[in-house]
Amino acid sequence: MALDRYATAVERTIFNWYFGGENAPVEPVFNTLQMGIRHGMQVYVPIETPDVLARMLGDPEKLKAGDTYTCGQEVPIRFRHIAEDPEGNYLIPVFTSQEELDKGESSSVINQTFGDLIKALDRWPQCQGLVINPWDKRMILTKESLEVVKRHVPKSHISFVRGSVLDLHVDAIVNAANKSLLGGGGVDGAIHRAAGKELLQECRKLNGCETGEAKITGAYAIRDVDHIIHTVGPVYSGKNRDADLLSACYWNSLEAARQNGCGSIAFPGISTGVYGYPLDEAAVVALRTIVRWFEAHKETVMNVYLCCFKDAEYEAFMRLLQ
Ligand code: AR6
Repeated sequence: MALDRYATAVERTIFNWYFGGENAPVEPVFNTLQMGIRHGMQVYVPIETPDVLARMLGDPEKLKAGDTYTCGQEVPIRFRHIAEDPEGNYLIPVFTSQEELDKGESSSVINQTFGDLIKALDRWPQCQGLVINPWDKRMILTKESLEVVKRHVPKSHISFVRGSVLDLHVDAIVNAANKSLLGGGGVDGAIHRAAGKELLQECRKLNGCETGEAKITGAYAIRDVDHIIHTVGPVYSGKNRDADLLSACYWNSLEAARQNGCGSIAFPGISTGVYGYPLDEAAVVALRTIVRWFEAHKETVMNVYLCCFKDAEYEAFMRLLQ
């Protein structure tokens, strides 16, 4: 488990940033880091051996100044260094969760707020910055990029992703369901298979869902997702009402996410599969609605991922953006 939900959010945005590949935007990561700074996000920071720490704690006065950190009371602690070069420049490793920590060599750690840690870096000229989760999906933040993070104003953001909603680590994924909410083909089938039988059990209690509405459940066996938001898109008919209903799906899903404290949500192309909504038309509705929702909820920071399972869906968004 991560130490707190802000650290989980950072871990998730970094995962998604890797998944997005070369051109993936970094804003979602900066959003979660800045939110972490604002809310006292706790991270794990490896320190020197317990013996050394014990000695330090025993007689703090005898410690030399220098590479130490004062943590609350007068307890100097030396952080572990990583990637030290011949000139003695180094990075400090930082972990968002015990799982990330356990992927590499063991070490004693202390809990530290991310904000205090980056403030302290100014005192260490040879420290070049931090490496978040160095053992796996690492993110190196030099002192310069940390300055950018410190000044970053978090705001809602849309990322376009080639892949399935099930590829991402987010607080909520959206399911393009049918009115019964009891499973089906397409993304609905994939989500039910991944979440397991318990999802169906919870869905049975929901008494279905009207077109354009959204209902939330747990994510069960889908480990890196907290909630599933089930929405029912319109079957494309070519009438004006289609767009209103499709728009309601995006709006109501975002509302369900916000009301349940989610800071990230992944959408499939609702109605663009079995329900036959033309991709270019659906892309306009999706994008307009999400942007309108952002405008209406300026106080909320939501990292939205629009997942394009088919290349044609991604291309429709790119045409629209041009
Ligand atoms: N994994 C991830 N995404 C997928 C998958 C998959 N296996 N299959 C399709 N998509 P669709 P709809 C993407 O057809 O049009 C179900 O049977 C697809 O590329 O799943 O809203 C329900 O029970 C597109 O972006 O949903 C309903 O009866 C998105 O998922 C009906 O289909 C939606 O395509 C709903 O039709």
